[in-house]
Amino acid sequence: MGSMIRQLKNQIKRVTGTNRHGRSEMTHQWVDLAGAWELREVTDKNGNSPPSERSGPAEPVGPVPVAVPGDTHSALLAAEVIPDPYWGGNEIAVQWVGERDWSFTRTFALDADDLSGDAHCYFRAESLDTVAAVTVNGHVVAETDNMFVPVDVDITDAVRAGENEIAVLFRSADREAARRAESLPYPVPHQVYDVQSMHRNLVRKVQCHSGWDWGPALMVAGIYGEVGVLVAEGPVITAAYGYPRRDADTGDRDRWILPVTVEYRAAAPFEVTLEVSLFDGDRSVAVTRQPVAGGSNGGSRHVEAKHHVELTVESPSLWWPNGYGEQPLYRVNVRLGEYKTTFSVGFRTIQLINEDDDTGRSMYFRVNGRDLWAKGMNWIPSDSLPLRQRDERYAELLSASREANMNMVRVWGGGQYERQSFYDLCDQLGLLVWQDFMFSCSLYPSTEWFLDSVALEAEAQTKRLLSHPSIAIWCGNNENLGALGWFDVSIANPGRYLIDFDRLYNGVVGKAVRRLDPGRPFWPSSPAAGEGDFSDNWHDDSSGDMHYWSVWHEGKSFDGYYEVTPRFCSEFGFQSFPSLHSIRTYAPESHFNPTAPLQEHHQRSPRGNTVVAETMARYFRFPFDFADFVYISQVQQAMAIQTAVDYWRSRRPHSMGALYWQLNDVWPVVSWSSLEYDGRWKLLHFAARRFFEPVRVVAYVKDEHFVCVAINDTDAAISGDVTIRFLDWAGGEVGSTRANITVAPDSAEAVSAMALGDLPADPTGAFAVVEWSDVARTWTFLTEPKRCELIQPRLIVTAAAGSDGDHARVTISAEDAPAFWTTVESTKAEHRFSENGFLLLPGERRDIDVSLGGVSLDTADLTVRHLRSTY
Ligand code: BMA
Repeated sequence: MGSMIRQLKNQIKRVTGTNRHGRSEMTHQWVDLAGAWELREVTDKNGNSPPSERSGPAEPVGPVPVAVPGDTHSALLAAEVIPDPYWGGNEIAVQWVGERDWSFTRTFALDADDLSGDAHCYFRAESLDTVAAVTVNGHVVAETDNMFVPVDVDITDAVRAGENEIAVLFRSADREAARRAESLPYPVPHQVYDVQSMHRNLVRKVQCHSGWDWGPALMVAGIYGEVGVLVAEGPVITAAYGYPRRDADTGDRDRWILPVTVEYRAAAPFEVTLEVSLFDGDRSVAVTRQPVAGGSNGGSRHVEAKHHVELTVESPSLWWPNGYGEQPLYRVNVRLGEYKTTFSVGFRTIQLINEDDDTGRSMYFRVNGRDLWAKGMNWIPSDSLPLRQRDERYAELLSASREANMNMVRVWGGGQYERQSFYDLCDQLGLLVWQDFMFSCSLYPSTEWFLDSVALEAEAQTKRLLSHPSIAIWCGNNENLGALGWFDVSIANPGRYLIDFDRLYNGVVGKAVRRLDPGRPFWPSSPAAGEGDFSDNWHDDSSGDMHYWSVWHEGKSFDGYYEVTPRFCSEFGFQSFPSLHSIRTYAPESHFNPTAPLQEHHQRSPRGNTVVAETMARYFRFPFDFADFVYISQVQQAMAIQTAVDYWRSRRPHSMGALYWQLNDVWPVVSWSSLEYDGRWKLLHFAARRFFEPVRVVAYVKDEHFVCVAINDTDAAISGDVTIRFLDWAGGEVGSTRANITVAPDSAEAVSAMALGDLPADPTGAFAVVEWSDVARTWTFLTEPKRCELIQPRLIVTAAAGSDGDHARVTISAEDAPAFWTTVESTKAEHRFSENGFLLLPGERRDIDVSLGGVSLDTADLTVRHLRSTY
């Protein structure tokens, strides 16, 4: 035990200062409780667990080691108590874990010296998931049932010098939800998926833990984020936040006000200096110092006192979204006595422009005075197993988003308020955040206990996030306004459920946002027509945001995207299979078939694989090899989303944003994602990098016309020739046209619209390649590719290892015929390819850089595919 205490002491960070008598002494220390804990199943005599009909092991499980931050399932997997829930159908076999109660325990050491005098101890945990009781040396110090409310409690009376025992007992959220369902005055239903933990809407837990149409049901329990014991004398900061605004009264001068709120707690009277300073790198830009005095607050768990200061800043460098400028960040250092904290800010204005116009009511963001075309995607949690949600993964996924020319990410309401590093990365990468509150695809209760809990959550999360310049908008929930029309009970009694909706989102959540962050818009739901508007905006493209799912869920062809011109499309998506490499991580080769049971298990959208196959039959000559099927599934996904984005971008300024569903995956699965579970780029992601380019030319066939539009999302006009060439299947030119155009900043300009009958070739006999000087290029088929007699091109492919041995260069050129959607893949090498899914015209040559990730070029198993190679 002695060695363990020594080990624990290494985790203690001490800060010294000067006490009231001018003597130097410890003022606070952080005892970090991250690391190894013990996990064991808990059973009690009240019959809580095990249930009589229990599945899984008959005897109580544990103890086994559990890493904190971390979760039950990850620990049981590491201890080989459960099999890999991502492999095959194992998810079903591990359902028992979420039905049981678990305790996390460990010890920590405190010095007698540190506990003397006025010292107080606080247990702090960012997130306990979910129905949890914390005991210290046998005393219950905290109880919580909302993983989105951080725990911060005074445990002074429970601790002692020397070794202390801490235990966090998690009762099954699955069983707690079922119990709550029985106590509700009337039913509150939610959307139900194939594998589902029921009544998930009654516990404040990540909603997709209970199963979703792209994710497994893994009802994890765990401790996430920072956790530890703070020992402090004098006041401690409990929150510090601020968000600069441009000073309205300065005329031409660029003066900004940075209001900073510092919340603190102290157990004894104090008198200290509060210092708030702003830094640009190492340079101090502004500072204020004020005396602050306070009294005893008794250590209750909420805000005890707050202090508000304002800094004035002249001409700061402005923060811009990706593609619009740089992302300079300034650091705010806050010191209250000896207690310090810090956060970053960026200087920019943002407005949501909802104004009546000729076609309805606008919906777009204006940043630093420029009207932004929002390009991006929806984000779901980075992994179903919280232990695996690592910072490196966040960096990889978000950097790939920036690389694909995106400027906005929607943090979807069925997931989680993300960790600090997510928002830091968004600040640094210029990704604006559409932040949902965590409610999704469901009705929710408005009982007092529920509203009280959500009030704490909304306050805590708004304060935690509002300083980030990336946050663009707060949104009440995902699809819950629409959900009022999904269930028999709410259809029969709309008034009751609408009142519940209003109380929860406008009353509790919206009120917290408006009080704490009045400068930012609060949107009632996604989709919605606007503030205070309860109409069903599902398919209304005249105002508000839209979720457009007729292509996919209703099985419409890609032309369905031409039927709507959303003001702002915050969701639309099309599925594809992940690469064979990913498929191998969940299924044996005997299941390499779209209708094999394990492919259907790793597909959660009803009729999902059927829609993929149906679409293939609609557009392509059917590929009979599974690897080709996987490849074509990715081609058609890229085509679908490109169709929508190209068209809506061409409808600027009526349409002003497209966030596709979805960026990432929580496990290896067939889904709408553009990045696979391991970060590998699907063809959609390569296509997104092209179709989100700030300067873009688009070409498409709509209403029997070939349409070409040039788009300029920069702040300078662009002039030049647009050349449209029609080429036959051997790549020979059958006709061309040219136009000289000038496109004003931040606008789209029609180049041409030709009736199909006036084209130099039948749509089955040619495709179009469009070049706008040397600034943009695109190409398109004029009809379904299956109707065209493509010629098998002869490809010359060479591969050479780079000098570092870790990279290779693949060079491809085509002879005699074009190669469409040309793609290099590997089942062995790392997943980074510099380009993929491109058109290669005869005589053209392309170099693709491949990162080998430790695999030699000989064994990398590189394959080149293109449309004509699949049949
Ligand atoms: C949306 C989302 C998710 C869902 C997706 C695909 O509407 O909000 O709930 O996963 O559709 O069906």
